[in-house]
Amino acid sequence: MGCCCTVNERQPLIDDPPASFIDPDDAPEDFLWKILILGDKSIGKTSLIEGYVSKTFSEKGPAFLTTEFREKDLLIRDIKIRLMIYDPLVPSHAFYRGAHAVIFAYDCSNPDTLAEIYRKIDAVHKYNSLEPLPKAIVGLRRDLGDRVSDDDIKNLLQKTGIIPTRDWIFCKLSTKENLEEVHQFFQRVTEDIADDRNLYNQN
Ligand SMILES: Nc1nc2c(ncn2[C@@H]2O[C@H](COP(=O)(O)OP(=O)(O)OP(=O)(O)O)[C@@H](O)[C@H]2O)c(=O)[nH]1
Ligand SMILES: [Mg+2]
Repeated sequence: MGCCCTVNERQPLIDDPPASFIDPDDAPEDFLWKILILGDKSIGKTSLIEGYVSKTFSEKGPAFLTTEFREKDLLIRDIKIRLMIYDPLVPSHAFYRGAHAVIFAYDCSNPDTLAEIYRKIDAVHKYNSLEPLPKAIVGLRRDLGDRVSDDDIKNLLQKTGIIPTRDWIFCKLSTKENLEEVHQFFQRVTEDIADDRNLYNQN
């Protein structure tokens, strides 16, 4: 996959997954998955979701959203999946519960934003009970510079005391400049959830 490097390299689950938008009026989805995006303030989290769901980017930031999550329907092979992507301003304990995947985000141009990831990793492991839980680390606003090294990310994983028992996806993205990579990133996260749940083996 073009955009994603992983902390531990692994083969893609499927070579060329056909994914397309499903009309919400179609038959109900087979799976409903909750994804959390957690990280520091003003690093581009909501823009990332808007870039994926609406294929838009705004320099002024995304318009005020009245909902706590955005939905995106996907078709992977013959399996209908609805993603509910949460971007909580102040995550309560309830937000962490029942998440199927968690994306930890930082700002590539501001290393200080990594610190918030440490706190959020602790919270996820305290309040989320679903295991296995696919996780990704994503550097946002890549076009503004990259001041965070891959070693910083590896240190982060080690210092949290969470030696990954499975692969973490690791990507650096610019929602402003490359929406295709944003799409590929979410596709990869969705495939990892499917993989962890043995979805493809059920067919
Ligand atoms: N240059 C550049 N700017 C970006 C990018 N993504 C987001 N931004 C800008 O960064 C600012 C913050 O973006 P948001 O998406 O609101 O960030 P957030 O993390 O949701 O912020 P809070 O919800 O306030 O914590 C906005 O002005 C966006 O336009 C990017 O890829 N490149
Ligand atoms: Mg936001």
